[in-house]
Amino acid sequence: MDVKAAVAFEAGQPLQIETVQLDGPRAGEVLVEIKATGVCHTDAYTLSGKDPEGLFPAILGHEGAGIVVEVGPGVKSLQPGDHVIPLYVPECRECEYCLNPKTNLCQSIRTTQGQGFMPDGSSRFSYKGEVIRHYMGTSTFASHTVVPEISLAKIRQDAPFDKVCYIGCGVTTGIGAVINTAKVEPGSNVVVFGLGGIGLNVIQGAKMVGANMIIGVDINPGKQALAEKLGMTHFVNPQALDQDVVAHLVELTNGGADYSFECIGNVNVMRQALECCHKGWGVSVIIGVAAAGQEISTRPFQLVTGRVWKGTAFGGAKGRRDVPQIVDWYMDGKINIDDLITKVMPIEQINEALDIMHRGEGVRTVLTF
Ligand code: NAD
Ligand code: DAO
Ligand code: ZN
Ligand code: ZN
Repeated sequence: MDVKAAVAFEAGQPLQIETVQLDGPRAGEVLVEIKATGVCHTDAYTLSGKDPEGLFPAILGHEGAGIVVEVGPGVKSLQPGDHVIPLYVPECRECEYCLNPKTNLCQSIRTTQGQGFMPDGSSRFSYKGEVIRHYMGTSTFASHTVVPEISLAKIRQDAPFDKVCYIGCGVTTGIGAVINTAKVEPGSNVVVFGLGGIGLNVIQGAKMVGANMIIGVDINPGKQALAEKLGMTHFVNPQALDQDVVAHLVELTNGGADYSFECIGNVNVMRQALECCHKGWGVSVIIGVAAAGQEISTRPFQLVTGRVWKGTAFGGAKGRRDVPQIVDWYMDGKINIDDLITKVMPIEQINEALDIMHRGEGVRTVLTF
């Protein structure tokens, strides 16, 4: 079939809206009509050419929501008409990773997904006879996409696509990091570095689990008001301090954070996030994705004296299990997504949406089809 897509033909070039060809779903695959998609830093990073694993031409996008149009042979858990959120971390429920409660990193289709192909090693997308790669197993910058059954979370039918698409990455990453990765307990003191599309969701996750102090750290004072609305109790702008930010945070928390989260992708801030943690038990979780080749450092004595350094992908969420639950939390008013979707535009304006993100304006832009 012919479908509309924003195609990344080459690194560093604007996306092009084109009619591309999409083959129907094969065994274990599902054709999904995408209704809305968020734009995330990872799409921009791949498009920039700095992602060593980036492949072109490709259809990017990994934060979508839509409706099942057709299922391939053997698909049992979904049928046409179901509402779904594509998952860039699948959940096959059979591999040793899925069977281990300590991780969400299902490996069943890892190799082909990384190559931009479906699990059988081929692409469903083409343009004028040339193969176009899939991206992160999702390719949500297209009006229709084909996704493995194991990479789709079935969600309730009354959830608005232009809001819950954000659960496909940002919301789940932030809230999941609090609940699944850090397992923050009620009464904990939490420090969140970076109050953007991820950090704000860490804040609302920390509020939801009953954290005590929720300290937000950002160099942009314009982030304070929304963060406070979501549950931040204290704001720290490192550039407005007359002392070192780590010393300030240790003082403010009377010994250090129980949990800290780095939501920027800056290796120097990752160190600050670890070192502001409480001696003996503080846990720091890296969420931000640093540029290729960057390394983190600290004095090993920080770990010898009981601080723990961790990382998380997609908030440690097992997507088919956890994403429908987060959609319910949104629909029940337990989490706020509406205030975080700062612009909605048609897919034709996708390059403008990328520019908005580069300029650091708003929180999330959502594109509709
Ligand atoms: P964003 O640009 O919306 O937010 C980043 C925030 O950090 C901004 O508010 C900015 O002002 C602030 N900031 C920048 N430098 C700072 C500094 N030195 N000190 C304090 N604050 C600073 O980005 P986002 O969408 O929230 O994404 C954050 C990171 O999370 C990115 O690296 C992204 O790639 C990553 N990410 C990770 C996962 C995962 O699964 N681990 C998933 C999605 C995104
Ligand atoms: O299983 O080896 C693996 C990789 C899983 C992919 C996880 C991606 C994590 C974070 C990237 C940012 C997401 C938008
Ligand atoms: Zn993302
Ligand atoms: Zn698996």
